[in-house]
Amino acid sequence: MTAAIFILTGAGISAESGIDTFRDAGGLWSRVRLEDVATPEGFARDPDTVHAFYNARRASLSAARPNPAHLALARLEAEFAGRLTLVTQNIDDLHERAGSRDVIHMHGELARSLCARCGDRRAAAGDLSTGLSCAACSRVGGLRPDVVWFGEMPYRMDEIEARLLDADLFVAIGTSGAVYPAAGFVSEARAAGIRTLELNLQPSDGSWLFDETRQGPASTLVPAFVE
Ligand code: BJW
Repeated sequence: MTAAIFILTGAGISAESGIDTFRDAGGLWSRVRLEDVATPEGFARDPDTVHAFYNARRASLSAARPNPAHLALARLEAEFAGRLTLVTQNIDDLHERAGSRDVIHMHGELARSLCARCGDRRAAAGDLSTGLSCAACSRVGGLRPDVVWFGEMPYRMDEIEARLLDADLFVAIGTSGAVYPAAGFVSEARAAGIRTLELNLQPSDGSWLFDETRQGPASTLVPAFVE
């Protein structure tokens, strides 16, 4: 019997909700340079471009709805007798809107702001811009999306590592496995003797690392896994 399941989700789980992935054909990184919009250096160079990128993604998120894959994971949380850990690399709130209550956003959240001057993090009511002042330190121009860019430390890593090593089953859903430290979870799990399963549209570069891989859209694979 599986007593503890650790689930890692990536952009692929939200693709069928109309949210862009990063590395698929036509994905975000084919349209913008990640160095410009997903690094602290890019933000320092041109904050207006970075705000425009995230404000546009905020607008498409408000029109999106959770899909059957998000809903199935919320049902799993409600019904599973063991311990479920849901870690997402996604900055959208579709897991929460589907009903998941305990979600670890390791790459931050689109709906929150971070002050680059004082470090204050809080819910953001709407779009961000260079003209806004921080509610904590009053300085203007430092507010940025509370998301984790390249070269920055993902959130809640100690807790994530502890929960991963405590699991009996590791499941990666809709992620290319291209970005560390999340890309390393499967190897850590295997080294600890934890069973590993990949649910993805197509084989990822790291598919061979998993004990089992299933291919197809998340909206089909995830409900089937939860049943
Ligand atoms: C479907 C589907 C459907 C589609 N159904 N599936 C060299 C070696 C090792 C590491 C490094 C290195 N050089 C630099 C690094 C570190 C760097 C890194 O990993 N770089 C790599 C590019 C090599 N990492 C970092 O800097 C991280 N910080 C860090 O390492 O700190 C030090 C540290 C060390 C040890 C422990 C702890 C810390 C920070 C990384 C931050 C990434 N940030 C982003 C942006 C977040 C904000 C935003 O959203 O804008 O996070 S980048 C982007 O990639 C975003 C995603 O969360 C992340 C992962 O993408 P994801 O989710 O996998 O999406 P895709 O598009 O790649 O894949 C989608 C998949 O879905 C595909 O496989 C499709 O087939 C599939 N799919 N439709 C099912 N319907």
